[in-house]
This record gives sequence, structure tokens and C-alpha cells, in this order.
Amino acid sequence: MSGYTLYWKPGSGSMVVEAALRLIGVGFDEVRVDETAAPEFLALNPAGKVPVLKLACGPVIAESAAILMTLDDMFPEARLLPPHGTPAHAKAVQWLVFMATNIYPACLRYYYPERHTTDQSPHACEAVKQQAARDMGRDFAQLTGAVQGPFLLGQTMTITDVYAAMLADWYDPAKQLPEIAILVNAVLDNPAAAEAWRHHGFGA
Ligand SMILES: N[C@@H](CCC(=O)N[C@@H](CS)C(=O)NCC(=O)O)C(=O)O
Repeated sequence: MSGYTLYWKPGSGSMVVEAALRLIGVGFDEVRVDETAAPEFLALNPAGKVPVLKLACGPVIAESAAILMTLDDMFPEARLLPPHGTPAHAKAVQWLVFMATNIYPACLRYYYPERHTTDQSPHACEAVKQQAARDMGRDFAQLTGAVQGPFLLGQTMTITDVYAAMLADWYDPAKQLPEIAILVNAVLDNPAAAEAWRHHGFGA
């Protein structure tokens, strides 16, 4: 028993955390969360969202970007991110946070517009969805403009690339962008990332 426990759900953002754990090579237990509003899960993460990771040293961490940066701090030799203190590290963190705070929430607005407006009319929900699509178009364009190819920062994959592939899989127009299509294929050439992808049912 490794002491790490990943709380996960198929098709969700826990995919990138599983990929990180597999890239590190540390063992972990898995708990599939089918009911994120269950009291026992809310006791772990009051936001009622996956991913959640219980660390071997005790704490329970939520928020995908925070979990990934914590794992990078704990296992720097795994190179989830470029070496600390380098320009490449700064850029990889910038784009990771950009995606977690812009594209991920826009994707949730796109698929669950009714959760993002007090007006439950079809017209209001459609307006939320259309604005989310517009936001994702703008944000994926910014991301694409930064991709050096095949990965964001050139030849070496970081966990930021796995995050980008995950978000692109949720939104078809992003997958059509040539730079993103190349990046996703390159991510899936990595056996650890491909295993997390398959286990979470991505690429369907
Ligand atoms: N900001 C959070 C967002 C997490 C999130 O919204 N997760 C979704 C799945 S992708 C979730 O658990 N939603 C509640 C549910 O599915 O019941 C993060 O980056 O981890």
C-alpha cells in the first residue's frame, strides 16, 4: 500500500492526476466516486468535485492544478514539469493555471449551462453555452499560439501537455486544431498517459 488514494470518476479531470501518478511510478489506490454529493465525499472535498488526492503524508488535496504542482514538488525527478526555477517551469505553470482557471470552467459552462444561470429558460441556457464556446475558442487559440510542437514547450512532454489533451478531448472544435491534434497524438505515445486516458474512457 503506497498511501496515495485517487478519488476519480470516468471522463473527468482526475484523468490528468492518474497520468501524473503513473508518470511518477508511485503506486496508488483508487476510489471511484459515482456520487460526488455523498456526505463521505463532501467531507473530503466540500466542493463535491473530483479529482481529489490523499497524499501518503496525510493531507487530502483538491483542485487539479494544485494536485499536479504538489506532486511535482514532491517528485521533482519525475519531471512532471521542467526543473524548478527555469523559464520553462514558469511557462509550464502559467499554461497549466491558464487552462485550469479559464478553459476547464468554460467547458463546464458549455456542458452544464443550467448550473451557470439563475434563468433556467432554454434561451438563457443556450446563451451561456454559446458564450462558453466563444470563450473556449479564444482560449484554445491563445494556447495553440504558444505550442512549439509537438508539445507546448517543444520536444519534452510535461503534465501541462496531458492537461491540454484532456481539455481538447472534451471539446471537439479544439481537437480539430492542427497543433492540438499533433499534441494529443504525442501525449498518447506516452504509455503512462495513454493508460490513464484509456482507464478514464477518454477518446471515445
Ligand atoms: N476546479 C476544479 C474543477 C473540478 C471539476 O469541476 N470536476 C468535475 C468533473 S470534471 C466534477 O467533479 N463535477 C461534479 C460531478 O461530476 O458530480 C479542478 O480543477 O479540479
